Amino acid sequence: GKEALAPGATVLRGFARKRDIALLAAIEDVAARAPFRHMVTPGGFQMSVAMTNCGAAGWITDRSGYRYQAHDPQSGLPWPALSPAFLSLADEAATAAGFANFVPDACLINRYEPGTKLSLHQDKDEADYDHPIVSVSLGLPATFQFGGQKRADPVRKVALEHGDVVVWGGPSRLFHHGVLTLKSGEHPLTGRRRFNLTLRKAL
Ligand code: MD3
Ligand code: FE
Repeated sequence: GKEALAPGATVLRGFARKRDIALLAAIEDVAARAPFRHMVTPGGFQMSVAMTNCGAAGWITDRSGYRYQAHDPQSGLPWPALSPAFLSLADEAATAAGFANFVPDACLINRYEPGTKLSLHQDKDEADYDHPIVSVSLGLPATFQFGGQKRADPVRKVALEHGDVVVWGGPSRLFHHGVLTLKSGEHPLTGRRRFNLTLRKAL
């Protein structure tokens, strides 16, 4: 199923489902070399969601600010390469949503456990907002929240389940969004966790 959420935003229900095992294995490979960690915001708060990255650039936050960086600050090593499984999924999903030839160079991987959340924010650390962002949900379901260009714009809630893919481009690219506190549960493939991949063209 394909649903329009907003102008330029498309949900592809179950699009990644038949590749779930391969995607989760690729996440494990990344995490073996660049472990999930709880980053600190510029304001000094530790994020409840654990994160890692793969690709030429990885998104980080610390007391100095938010940015993309070629090296994992924890190890000093380059982030693991973008898995071909991530690249093909991103291109196929973007194409299905009307964005041809999407070639991401960064993938932020978020890991949620029950009780964790991601507050309303905009993704604006990328160089060029003309590229979409492809988001892949795996494991426990979550309620995703998205508003508009302005923080005070009304928000809508969307349930995202294992295998759902969302493509955010065009007018929705800078919409505020977040994830409500994850409810407890058990998923056959991920246990008490939800993973979200966001494939981005950062540079
Ligand atoms: C709407 N991740 O990593 S992905 C993030 O489920 C992030 O972990 C969430 O927000 C998660 O930055 C949601 C969906 C998403 C990503 C980018 C967007 C929605 C977006 C950019 C513009 C509008
Ligand atoms: Fe975001």
